[in-house]
Amino acid sequence: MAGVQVAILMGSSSDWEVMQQAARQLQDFGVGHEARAISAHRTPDLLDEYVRDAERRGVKCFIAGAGGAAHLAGVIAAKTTLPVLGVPMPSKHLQGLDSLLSIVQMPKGIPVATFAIGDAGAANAALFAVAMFAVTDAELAKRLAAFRAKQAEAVKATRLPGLA
Ligand code: RP5
Repeated sequence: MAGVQVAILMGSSSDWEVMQQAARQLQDFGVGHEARAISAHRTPDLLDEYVRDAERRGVKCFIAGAGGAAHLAGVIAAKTTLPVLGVPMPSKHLQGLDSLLSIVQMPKGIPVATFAIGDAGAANAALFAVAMFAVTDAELAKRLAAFRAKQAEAVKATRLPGLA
């Protein structure tokens, strides 16, 4: 899918190590995306401009990763009706539980789809975006089915080591 379909945002460049899992997954599926560090509290005006511009450019969903009092996904969701997929970052003091609760506990009316803390959440947010696009894109649906089949084969081929 050409053009930027998915905007990956994160509150800080320190989130990139985790959030690149989302970018990698989208790249593997050939889904156009871009990634930016924009903070809801440090650069609120820039976030506002970015979301408006992304909508104008035809972006179809946002993946937002943030940690601590993680309001990035919720603020994006407040500014757009496009789907927002939130990824809680592991945090120093509370290991990401703060991020998870901040993102998942959106009050009624402004939804944010929330994924697992860390790498799995970032990758799964991208896979979820792929699944959404695959509803109307047969080629992408085929690639997603092949990805699942390959994953299943890897599990079936697993042989556990003997007793230590
Ligand atoms: C959040 O604060 C960011 O999303 C990040 O997870 C966390 C720490 O940011 P830095 O202090 O590393 O910039 O806003």
